[in-house]
Amino acid sequence: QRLILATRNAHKVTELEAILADAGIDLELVGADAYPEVPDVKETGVTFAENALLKAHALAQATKLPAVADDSGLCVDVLGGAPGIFSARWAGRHGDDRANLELLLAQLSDIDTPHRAAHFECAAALALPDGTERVVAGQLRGTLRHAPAGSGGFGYDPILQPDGETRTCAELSAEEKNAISHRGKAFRALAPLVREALGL
Ligand code: ITT
Ligand code: NA
Repeated sequence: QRLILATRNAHKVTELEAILADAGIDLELVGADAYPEVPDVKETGVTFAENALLKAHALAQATKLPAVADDSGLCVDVLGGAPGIFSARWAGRHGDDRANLELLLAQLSDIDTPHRAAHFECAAALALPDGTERVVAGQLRGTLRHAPAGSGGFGYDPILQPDGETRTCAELSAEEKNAISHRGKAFRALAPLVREALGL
């Protein structure tokens, strides 16, 4: 019984392999890139959960295998939750992490630290070929720095300092990030449902 991961983001693959292995799901995770015939899913949902389910269902239907997907992003309080579901293309081009981060910093340049609260959010979705679905959310709250620090992780990691930390997410080890992250929380909560679906 194989579990298919509906993502084209290599950083998510790396994090999810470790998170799911720690949760007792020691299966081969095959990224969506292994199924080039599966069309790219348009993320037409208005929530992380809707988009994660769209991606999971598309791959489960195409492969007839259980599929999991992640939709995630950064929500900034003073921007009313933006970039939110638009995090991957905030500066225009999908997946241009550096441009997205720099645009966001420019937009927040006048905002002082006490008003720079933000959180990462992740929706973790499981879809089965029979149409069954599950989705759970995880969050990581913190404060946005004025300048990037650290080289680990991806996306907005160099500017989010988790509450209770002195370092940014990009200065944490992979294990430290997974232990507290939105993605770690969401997929650890999804893990029992995945095990059940796979008959483990
Ligand atoms: P798939 O849809 O193929 O999974 P994607 O990169 O397009 O990959 P999303 O639409 O979920 O994924 O966008 C996620 C964006 O949110 C990503 O580009 C980052 O900018 C940001 N993001 C998500 N998780 C993050 C994390 O753990 N650390 C930093 N930034 C993160
Ligand atoms: Na998205």
